[in-house]
Amino acid sequence: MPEAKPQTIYLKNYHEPEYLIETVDLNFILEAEYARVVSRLTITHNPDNKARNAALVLLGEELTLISIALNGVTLTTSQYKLNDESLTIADVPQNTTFTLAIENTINPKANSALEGLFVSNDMLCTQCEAQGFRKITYFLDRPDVMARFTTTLIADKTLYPVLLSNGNKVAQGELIDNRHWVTWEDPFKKPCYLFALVAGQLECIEDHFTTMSGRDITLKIFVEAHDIDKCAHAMQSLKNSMRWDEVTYGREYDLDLYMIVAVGHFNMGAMENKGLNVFNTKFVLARPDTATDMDYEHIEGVIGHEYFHNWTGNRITCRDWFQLSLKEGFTVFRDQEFTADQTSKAVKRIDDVNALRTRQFAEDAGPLAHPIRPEAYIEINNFYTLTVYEKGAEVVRMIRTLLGTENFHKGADLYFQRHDGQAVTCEHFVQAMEDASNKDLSQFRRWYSQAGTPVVKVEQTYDAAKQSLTLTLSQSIPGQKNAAVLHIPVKVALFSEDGTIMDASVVDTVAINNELTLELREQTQDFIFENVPGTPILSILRGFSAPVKLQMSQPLTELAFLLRHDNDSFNRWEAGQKLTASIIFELIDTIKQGKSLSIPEILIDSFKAILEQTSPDLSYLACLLSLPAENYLAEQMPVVDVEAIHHARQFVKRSLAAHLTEQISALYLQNHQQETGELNSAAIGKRRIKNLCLDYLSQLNTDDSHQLAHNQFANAKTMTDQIAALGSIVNSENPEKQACLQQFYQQWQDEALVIDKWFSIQASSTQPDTFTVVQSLLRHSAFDLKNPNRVRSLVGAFSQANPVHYHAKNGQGYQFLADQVIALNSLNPQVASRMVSALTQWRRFDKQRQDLMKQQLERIINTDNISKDVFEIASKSLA
Ligand code: B3K
Ligand code: ZN
Repeated sequence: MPEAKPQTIYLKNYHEPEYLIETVDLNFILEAEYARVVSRLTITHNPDNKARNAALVLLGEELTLISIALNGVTLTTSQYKLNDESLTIADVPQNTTFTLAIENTINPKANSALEGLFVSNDMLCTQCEAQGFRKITYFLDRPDVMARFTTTLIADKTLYPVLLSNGNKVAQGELIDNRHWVTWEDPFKKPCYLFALVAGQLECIEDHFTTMSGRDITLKIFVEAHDIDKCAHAMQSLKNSMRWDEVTYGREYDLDLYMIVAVGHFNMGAMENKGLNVFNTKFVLARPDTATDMDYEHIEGVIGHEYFHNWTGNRITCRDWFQLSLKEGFTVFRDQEFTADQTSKAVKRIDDVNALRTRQFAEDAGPLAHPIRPEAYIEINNFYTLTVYEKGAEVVRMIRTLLGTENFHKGADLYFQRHDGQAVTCEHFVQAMEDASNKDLSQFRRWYSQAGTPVVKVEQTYDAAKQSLTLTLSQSIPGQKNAAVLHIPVKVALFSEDGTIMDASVVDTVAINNELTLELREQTQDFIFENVPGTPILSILRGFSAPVKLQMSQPLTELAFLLRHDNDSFNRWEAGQKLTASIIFELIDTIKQGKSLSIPEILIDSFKAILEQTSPDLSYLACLLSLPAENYLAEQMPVVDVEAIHHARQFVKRSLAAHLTEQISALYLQNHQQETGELNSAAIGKRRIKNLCLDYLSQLNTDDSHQLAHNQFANAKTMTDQIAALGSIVNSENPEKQACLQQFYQQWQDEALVIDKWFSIQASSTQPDTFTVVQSLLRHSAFDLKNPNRVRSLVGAFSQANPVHYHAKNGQGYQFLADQVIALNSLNPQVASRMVSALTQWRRFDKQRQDLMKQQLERIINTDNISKDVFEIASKSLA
């Protein structure tokens, strides 16, 4: 149990800060064993807060206070109160600005939680969002207090030759004892969560960017010396992001310098600190032989995301942490569109929707469901969720759909112009969109406060005499009788049997290229299509126009038809997924009846037709040929049966491979023969489809297929090819498995990110010995519970990407996970709490598994000194 009952924080209790901090002057004296912080604050009473004479409460945790002085006079211990979380001064000037000088020490070496100031390898760096600044010094650690920061770093020249903080370098000098100092000044006011410092032995690459107004910006990426040859792609991505934001949103960078530092120990992907982004190495470092095509894409996406935050997050920030989706939802939407523009729009949408439906839908249907603007939290770090980020992005996307692109950009411009330099709420964003477009978004606002994934039921009646189609749409949220009736954009097109799109119309609805955006605003609403010459085939929710589940019956023949003819790339893919999923579900029933399985012709024919197609976008073709993931299938079952899902899906995969061996082999060869290792979208598409073919062929477990995988592994020119081959080998009965795994380890033991892949490929294997392998990997000399990437690659991969083994009937997977959570809890609560998520979905399983999972959750809650982070997730999921 936690020591004291953790407190819940409510949105409804928000109040303006009593005091504001205008300037912050920080001095860091970085010693080998500790850091000394001297902070000088200028503070005023907040004119917007009517309360007078309130005590000044500065937040601080895990700090050792040395002294405080108010307006230059040192306070005695009776003039302030100190506890584990705050420093309170009862009596401070009300009518004038006053200064407070605080001196304290911190211990970055002991900081395994990686929040505040911590050590990664030999460098010092910070992570302050959401509430890490209070682990550096006493402060008004809340995002609506925005101040101007000046930071001086003093350290040993040999240990810490590079000293960085936000803004521009304004002075530097040498001291006695081999020490030096650097002063940084950030001209933009910012909340303290955007503060950063970095000190260490770092190398950097430098480049320049000329902004649209002709300003020259210096760009620097800092890494450890041995990684300097893996920064070029990150730099190019940064320049692409800067240009994209100018062209798409008219947003220009503001400081003269933009720095990125890559660190090996990081709780998440990256952090948008003003002018000094700190990144997980995973989202910076790439060389064709160490990083996959997907890694390359993700690096560009995350570099873009953090860069875009400069406007959506930094210049305009959140008033309070309940408004997190204001910056995260919008910024994810921006990075999604950026990646879509840089790669394949069709594939990017599919990848994003896939992630949303497998993971966010599960979150939204489980015990931790919350609206994109939550109303209460115990630990804010637990609310950096798929809901706030990914569903938040879908909500912004729906606004664009409802307003149209032009009005959406007018709304964005108005938002930037109105709120630059402010800390605002989601409401301010919607208001700007509404004001710029005159579109009424009052009902739409409910998306911000309604949790759960809506189900939209679709019924159609065709009247041949009137040549009209009535589409009846109704919405509900399972388990919530009083759910708000939402405003849902539903894009629709009608197809004739010959594959052409019908020119039908609905009153008051604009059609663009015969696609109509219906606006569902009632619980149940009829939409009447006129001018419908024959019974149409319905393509609905095109482009996944709203984050909802559709409930409609569509015969397999219609799905196969849409898979051939739909001109909406998302819905064409979706038709194939539905077709395959319904066949897999039929097979699951057959398995339950103990009958023998067979594969329907319609599936083989559909796949054959795709295999024989030529397409300029091979990545898209690969999506069409991919089976729905086990987690996505599980999401659709009332009681998840992991074994049946796995068995049925494998059967489909093997059968397709067996029936279409010739076509699949031909496609493999065609795209493998001239593998050059190049990095352009054509070459990436070839590798994506080729490696999918390899995966199918490996299911056959023939000498030929083993040979094919082994050849690709041995001669790979890129990590994409090497790891795909290794994956196929590890997931089959390939006799070379042990040798390949060993060789891979030998080859890459000095590349941490590649070794992460080596761990996760074994942890997610479906082969029978996986659990034993995972247990021994836990004892491997390269495993380190203090490194979040390593934890995610072993514990995360096993519990989140290996349903069959994680959900083993005897509960060994659950116990393994709970053991790791308990061990992590005292080292790194944030990572521990992320790992608990694999236990939270217990209600979805059979009684025996439910009991086993609950037992482990209870064991976790009853652990001494359980962190707020883990307590919140575990207790809410049991409630
Ligand atoms: N804003 C950070 C996330 C901080 C998470 C704190 N637990 C990265 C991002 O979303 O860009
Ligand atoms: Zn973000």
